[in-house]
Amino acid sequence: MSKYLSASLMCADLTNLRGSITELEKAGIDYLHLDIMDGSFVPNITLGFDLVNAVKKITDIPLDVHMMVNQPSRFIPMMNLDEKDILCVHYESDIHIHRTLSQIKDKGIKAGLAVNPQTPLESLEYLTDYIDMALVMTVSPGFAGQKLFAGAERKVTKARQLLDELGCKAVPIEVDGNISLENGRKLSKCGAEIFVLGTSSLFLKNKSISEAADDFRAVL
Ligand code: S6P
Ligand code: MG
Repeated sequence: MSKYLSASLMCADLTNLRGSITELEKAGIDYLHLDIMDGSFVPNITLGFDLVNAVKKITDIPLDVHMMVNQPSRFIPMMNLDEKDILCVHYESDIHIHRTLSQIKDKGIKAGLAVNPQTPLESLEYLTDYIDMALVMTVSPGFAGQKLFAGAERKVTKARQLLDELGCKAVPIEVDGNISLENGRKLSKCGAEIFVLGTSSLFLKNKSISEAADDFRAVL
């Protein structure tokens, strides 16, 4: 099973984003994770579509856009993404999330479906034909610097089992929230493949991004 690192840009130095992206490229980071929030689906506002489009223009690292907004279907046309990128929406965020996932796939973009800590895994069951990734949130979405929720390992293990049973071995599980070295190691064993790295393991005061990325890869 391949393992991928996705750097959470909301945790990068926002006053020098170009510099941070250059460092992330040198560190061999696999995806850039961009958190889009609307202050309604989650109690915070972070990055927006203009930034997604600007970042897309200056790097070849695929983007991993995490939409934490109500009715994301309204905003999909605003982003210039392509087949290398992942656009992930939350199960609860659109009444007809199947239509939203189809809208993403029709644009040729990889579609992700995110489940919050309390969202039942059954929500994935009938939508596997429309997703290229499942995002198992390991904190309640909205903020960096939170603590892993108690059921995270059990949930990732069950999600992997469910996807395998449904014949979706190729659909990777992403984990997002408090992915420290220790939590990354545990969740990797449970079957997680894409790791969103923020303040817990990549953007640190005492290590460079390359050192932190190497240390993280060593625990997987
Ligand atoms: C949180 C958001 C995440 C954070 C990431 C930060 O709602 O979706 O992507 O940016 O969790 O990482 P950390 O290590 O500070 O929890
Ligand atoms: Mg995120």
